Amino acid sequence: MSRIVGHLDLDYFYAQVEEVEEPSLKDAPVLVCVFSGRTEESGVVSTSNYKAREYGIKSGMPITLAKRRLDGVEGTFIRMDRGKYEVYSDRVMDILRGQVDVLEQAGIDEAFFDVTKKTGGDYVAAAAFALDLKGKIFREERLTCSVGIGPNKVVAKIASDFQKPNGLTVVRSDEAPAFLSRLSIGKIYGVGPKTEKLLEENGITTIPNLARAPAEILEDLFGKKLAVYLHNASNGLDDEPVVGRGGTSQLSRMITLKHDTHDLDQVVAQLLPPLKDVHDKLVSKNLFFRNVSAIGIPNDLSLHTRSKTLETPTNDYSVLEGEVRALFALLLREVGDLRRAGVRLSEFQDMADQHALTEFTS
Ligand code: DCP
Ligand code: CA
Ligand code: CA
Repeated sequence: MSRIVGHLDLDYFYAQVEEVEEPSLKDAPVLVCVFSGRTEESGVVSTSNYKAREYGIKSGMPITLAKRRLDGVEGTFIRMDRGKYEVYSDRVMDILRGQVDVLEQAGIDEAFFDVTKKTGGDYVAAAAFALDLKGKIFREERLTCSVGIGPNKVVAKIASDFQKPNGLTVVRSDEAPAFLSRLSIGKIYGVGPKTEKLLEENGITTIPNLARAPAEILEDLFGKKLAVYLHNASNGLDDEPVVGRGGTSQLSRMITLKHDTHDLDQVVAQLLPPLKDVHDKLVSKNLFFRNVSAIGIPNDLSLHTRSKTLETPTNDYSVLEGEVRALFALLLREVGDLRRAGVRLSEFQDMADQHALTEFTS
């Protein structure tokens, strides 16, 4: 049975989450920014919605330049809240995980998946599955995404990018060479501006050029490993398996509070059972955590988070409870009564690895 692999990437992810929480933002430019704090305007754009992209705004661009590009057009500048986007990401990944044979998360807003068994290797079934999946993510989270379906990871990744936003592109293995031949070399995963320039200097300017380039030339330029990868990728071939991360990457719990409240003691007291539960899970899995987040949702259903990264990983319950209390104290300064509250632990370290490491270094 031939392999069927997918790649899903959420559209303008951080900015889209902000739109989901505040739909009135939708019709104008939305720019999610990392403010460096030196002056009010210093910092960079993390991402922006497609309305903002019409003005030439790009990820990584200084905020001052973005303002100039908007040229007086009213836009909304929002402070990046990574903890919030992680909560949305976790939920989307949970939806995906339940539907595919194997899931490999490849970033906060993207994942590869294998659906060979699920679809019986049939591309029509895979396309129907992808549509259904997009519908489910939209119904449950109000988020759009773009999906690529292909015979391997290289093709699936390029396909998900092909019709953004809200796209679905299916490329069967026999269509892959023709599909790739219309694209620039830079679309191949792992080919950055440097590689592209080097290829260009050697007369290799298109994917078909690369697909037919003599192995010796590529090996001279890039060494054996990258040369083989480039040759295969440009021919639409790639054997990399979709690797499900067996381990746990995050643990979280949310509760609805008995009454809406702004009282720190009330919030923490009601969170004790879920905290103990999360801690039991941690211990049973032999994990230490490094990052802990407090999550608060007031009546308007907006999501607020505060998180902390510890100097050293721990599985100490009293540290966990203390940090959660401190984070909620900060969070409650900025929001009114909470309706729901939760915690999230991430950046785990497996203690089995820890032992191996100390044995090795001592
Ligand atoms: N990101 C960032 N800084 C960058 C690039 C990205 O902080 N230089 C963050 C914000 C993005 C998220 O990572 O929302 C995902 O990155 P993508 O490259 O997938 O870009 P988007 O999801 O924003 O847009 P697209 O619709 O093109 O996928
Ligand atoms: Ca994205
Ligand atoms: Ca992405």
